[in-house]
Order: sequence, then structure tokens, then C-alpha cells
Amino acid sequence: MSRLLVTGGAGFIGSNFVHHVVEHTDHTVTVLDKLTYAGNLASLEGLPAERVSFVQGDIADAELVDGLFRDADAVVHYAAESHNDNSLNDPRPFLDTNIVGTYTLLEAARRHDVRLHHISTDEVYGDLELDDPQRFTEQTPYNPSSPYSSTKAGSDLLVRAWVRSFGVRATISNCSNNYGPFQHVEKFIPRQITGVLRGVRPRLYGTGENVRDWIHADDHSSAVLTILDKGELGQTYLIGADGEQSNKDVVELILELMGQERDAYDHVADRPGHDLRYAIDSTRLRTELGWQPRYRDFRSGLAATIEWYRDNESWWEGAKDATEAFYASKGQ
Ligand code: NAD
Ligand code: TDX
Repeated sequence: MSRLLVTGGAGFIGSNFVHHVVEHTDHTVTVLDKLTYAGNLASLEGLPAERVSFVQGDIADAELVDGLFRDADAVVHYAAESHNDNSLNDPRPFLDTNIVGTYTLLEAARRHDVRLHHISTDEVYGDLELDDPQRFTEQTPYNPSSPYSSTKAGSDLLVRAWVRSFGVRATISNCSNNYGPFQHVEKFIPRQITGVLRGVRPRLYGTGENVRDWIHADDHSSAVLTILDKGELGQTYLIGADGEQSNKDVVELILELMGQERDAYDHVADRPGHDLRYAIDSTRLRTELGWQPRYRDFRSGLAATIEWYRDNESWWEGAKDATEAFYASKGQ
């Protein structure tokens, strides 16, 4: 049994991880989360109080972080500003949280010699052509496009430097696009599902030919636990489930699964600098650490996600209007 400190545990992927840990291990969890617009305590409702505790605070608050690291056996670092569209509108919070916040955690890990796992994204590698036979691997050079992905790339490089210069016991994982319950309505899949539930047509940026490599958040969680358990210190692991789909195909599948015409969507203004394609080769994680994804059928995973949003309107309705007002101001 270990005492895990999980940063960003009230967000989408962090809360899925906390549920996964409670279900599949005997670890206890302390969540550290600032509860920005993206954090929601309702995502942690129903978890046993003897296993999960919550601290509201900023990962860039060195004094708070220091006290929490003192009582942790390992730290899993999810907290971030995570949305590309927001980073194009106001990059500053991305620098504060993703760069200075990660630096603050690294300094605490160094002081207390605590094992740290840093959660990152495939977006640090930039994008691929649609017909490129190569996928991203641990050897792909960094080439981020947006303020969001460049701050995530910066945070990864800080982790690598703290491993090499100070012997911090850290690992990194770069995962592809996640879907599943508890994802904020600003993101592509929940935005379209909740729109259709409200009678609004999906909005596709640009041509919709952009490709994302989808993985269920629960598979991301099992991969992170595998790396915590068996990963080699100082190493990077790519996490992906061979789930490439064009945005157009995803929107059409959502419409079909929700009983609408497959062409009942609109094209809107494209995202500036919009990455064309992400694709992950997760061979290393699978062969060296023996991990496998459980959700292999995107259609049934998406159908279950649609049901979750249908059944949990009270979880998302509060954020929907403000999110749509933001998009409307951008013509999206
Ligand atoms: P999210 O936006 O849903 O959640 C982020 C959480 O971090 C929120 O609960 C927020 O309150 C918290 N937070 C933000 N700033 C903080 C601060 N300064 N101090 C403490 N807490 C703070 O994000 P997500 O989609 O769950 O992403 C989680 C992590 O996974 C991020 O590091 C992201 O880069 C990475 N990631 C996401 C995806 C994806 O598809 N969403 C894919 C790969 C990697
Ligand atoms: O309304 C929309 N219409 C649309 O076509 C929205 C919100 C998005 N899109 C497109 C943009 C992307 O090509 O859908 C794709 C997915 O968009 P997002 O959900 O914003 O995700 P993305 O930009 O790919 O980044 C996500 O995956 C990598 C997460 O938000 C990041 O945190 C993660 O690092």
C-alpha cells in the first residue's frame, strides 16, 4: 500500500485515475487541485473518505506542496491548463501552471526524494501528415505547435533535467487524446454530445480531416499504474491504443449513435495553427512493461460515454453556457 499524491485529481483524467486506483489497488490518495474552471469536486463524489482526501491549492504554492510531499510515497502529476483553444486566447495561466507549477513539484521531489510521475501529451511532438507511415515514438524530436503544447514540452524538459542534474526519481508518459466520463464540455467529444442533447448541431473546425488517436481515460489510468509499478526511472513511455479517427468520422458516429442524420453538423472557423494528425506507437510500453488497453472498440466506448453525458446532465450543465459563449465569440 502506498500514499499517492495526485495533482489535478478533480479534472477529467485525474479523477478517472483516482476512481481507477480506488477500484484496482489498496493505495490511499490525496488530491491536490486548485479547482479552476476545469476542476469539479463532483467528479470525486462517492469515493471512500478513508481512501481519498482532498486539498484545494495551487501546485505553484511551494510551501503547501512541500508539506504534502513530506507525507507522500509517490506523486502523479496531472494538474495543468489543458485546452488548446484557451491557450490561444490567454497563454499566461499555461506558463504559470504547466511550467512554474511543474518546477515547484520537481523542487519538492528533489528535497524529499519522492518518486514523481509526470503526465504529458503526444502534442509535444507536433503533428504528422495524414499519409505519414511513421507514428510518434519515444525518439521523435519535440516540435510543439501551440502555447499549450509548448508549455507541456517545457515541463517535460524540466523533468528530464531534474532527473539528470539532481537525480530526481521521475518518469514521464505522453498520451494521446482521451475520452470518457468527467471530460469538460469545452473538449471536442463532450461538446458535440452535450450540444446534440440540447438540440444544437455539432461544430467541426475547418475541413474536419484532422486525425486524433483516441484512448479511453480508464486505459490511460491502467497504463500510468503500470509505469508507477514497473517503469524504469528517468524513462519516457508513450501511451496509446491505436485509435486514429478523423474528427469528421467521430462527429458522424456521435450523430448516428444519438439517432440523428450523419450529416447534421456544421463546419466553423478553423483553429489557428491546428495540428493535422497525432498517432502514437506504444510498442515500448506494451513489450517492456506488458501493458494492454482494455477498451479496443471505439464505437462501444463512445456509446457508453454518450450514455454517461445523458445520465449526468447535472454534472455538465453549469459549464455549458459559459463554454458556448466563449466559442461564439471566436466564431466557433
Ligand atoms: P483538465 O483540464 O480536465 O483538468 C486539469 C485539472 O488541473 C483541473 O481539475 C484543474 O482544477 C487542475 N489545475 C489546473 N491548474 C492547477 C494548479 N495551478 N494547481 C492545482 N491544480 C490545478 O485536464 P485533463 O484533460 O484531465 O488533463 C490532465 C493532464 O493530462 C494534463 O497534464 C494534460 O496535459 C494531460 N493530457 C491530457 C490529454 C487529454 O486528452 N485530455 C491527453 C494527454 C495528456
Ligand atoms: O468544437 C470543436 N470542434 C472541433 O472540430 C472542438 C472543441 C474541437 N474540434 C477539433 C480540434 C481537434 O482537432 O477536435 C479535435 C480535438 O479537439 P480538443 O478536444 O480540443 O483536443 P486537442 O486539441 O486534440 O487536445 C487534446 O488532446 C491532447 C487535449 O485537450 C489536450 O489536453 C491533450 O494534450
